[in-house]
Amino acid sequence: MRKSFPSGFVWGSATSAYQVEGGWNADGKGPSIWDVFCMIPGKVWNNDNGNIACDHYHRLEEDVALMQSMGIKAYRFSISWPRILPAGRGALNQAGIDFYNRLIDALLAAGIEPWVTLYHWDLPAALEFEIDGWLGEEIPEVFAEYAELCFRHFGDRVKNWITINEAWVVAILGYGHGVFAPGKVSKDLPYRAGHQLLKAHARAVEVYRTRYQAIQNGKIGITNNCDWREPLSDSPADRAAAQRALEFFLGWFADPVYKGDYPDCMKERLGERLPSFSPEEKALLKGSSDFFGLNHYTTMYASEAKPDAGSGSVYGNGGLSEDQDVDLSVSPDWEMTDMQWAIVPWGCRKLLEWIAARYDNPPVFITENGCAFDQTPVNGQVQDDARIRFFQGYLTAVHEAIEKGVDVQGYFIWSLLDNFEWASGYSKKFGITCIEEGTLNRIPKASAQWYGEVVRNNGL
Ligand code: PNW
Repeated sequence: MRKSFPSGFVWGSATSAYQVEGGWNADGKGPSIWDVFCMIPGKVWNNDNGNIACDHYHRLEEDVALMQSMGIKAYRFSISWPRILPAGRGALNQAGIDFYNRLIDALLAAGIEPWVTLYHWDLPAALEFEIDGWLGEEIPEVFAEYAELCFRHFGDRVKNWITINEAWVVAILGYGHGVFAPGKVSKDLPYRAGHQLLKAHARAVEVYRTRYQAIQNGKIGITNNCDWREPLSDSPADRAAAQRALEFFLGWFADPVYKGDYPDCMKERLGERLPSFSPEEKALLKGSSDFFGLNHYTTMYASEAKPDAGSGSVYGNGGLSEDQDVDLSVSPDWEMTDMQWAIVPWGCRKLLEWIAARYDNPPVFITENGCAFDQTPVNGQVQDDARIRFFQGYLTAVHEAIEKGVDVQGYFIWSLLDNFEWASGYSKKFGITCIEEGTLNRIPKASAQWYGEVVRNNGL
């Protein structure tokens, strides 16, 4: 039977600035912490970098035409903060503003709705040096000023804003495991960075709501990432472990936005290591998202921690697991992507139901979902059946969640182009869709055609 999605469902595709733009020092752009991080030998697979990436900075018209030919209705991209403010604040780089104006205008002319992320990890390096980046006292204010600049220049045409992409990744991978920029390794800094990220989000939303929303008529929200955590057994201890794992993952960033404060289990377990919000900050945070942005990729089993059991995943995917007392594992029966992320569509449905129950059924936009497979083009094309199966499975799960009453209003495929996959560089093995450097992008894929048909039919 055909699965139709609600009318008005937003069908899109997504990228981020550092992963696709290239033009790393073109036309007055300043360096970001990712430009610098990539220069340090050993930080990124093969010492790859985003200097050229997909060269989207020079090929935007071609890429918009590609989206149009696929039938994409919405495009989520991020603004490179140091492209428009080379030092993070102060002097503006007009060439950067011009680039995003051209992109936005080209999208609208092609009938594609722009969804703009303000921060997808490429912090201006100047702010890392000068104010300690996301640990700095001033960063929420500096971020709000940058956000305001974007609202002022682009908000007449951009009606969908995402403040911050995946604060969890910034905090845990950037400040805990140190595998992402700025590369700090610590047990305490993730909670401090996370705190400033939340305050920055809240301030940017306040600026939009008080000065722009009424005139520009757009929406603003935050995108968080979360895997599903399935209890390994039916025991109360494992069920509690799975719940705790979800609260430390998604609750950490969504509870303050929907309830005004961190989850109790985090406050109890972390004590002084978790900063606290003032009454004013709580009030500003609570209700600070017009929609629930969700990036979802995979599922793991959770069980109560046993002494000495490691949590098995590429990035220690549970966060700082010793703080949670949770062991993570995967089933040998689950199919894996080439990033070793398990393909478990029902986990997506369960996570959507968990969000609806915990946060009072907010409108949800899945702002990223996708998979990496190492595929060799044949005659310049990729017959990516595994990817089509992945999307069929996950979209079916989204459809089931909608039938159960979860208010999912949109879905963005990650990603539009084979791109620079952060610490995994352009590795065939770990890049989310990477194929080969040099020809790494714009290779016709069977899945793109398939997705175009789903979009046209508003269903599958
Ligand atoms: C997200 N983890 O990153 C990002 O938003 C994208 O830029 C990225 O390309 C995509 O997912 C694929 O990785 C994540 O360790 C990186 O759980 C790491 C994790 C999750 C998301």
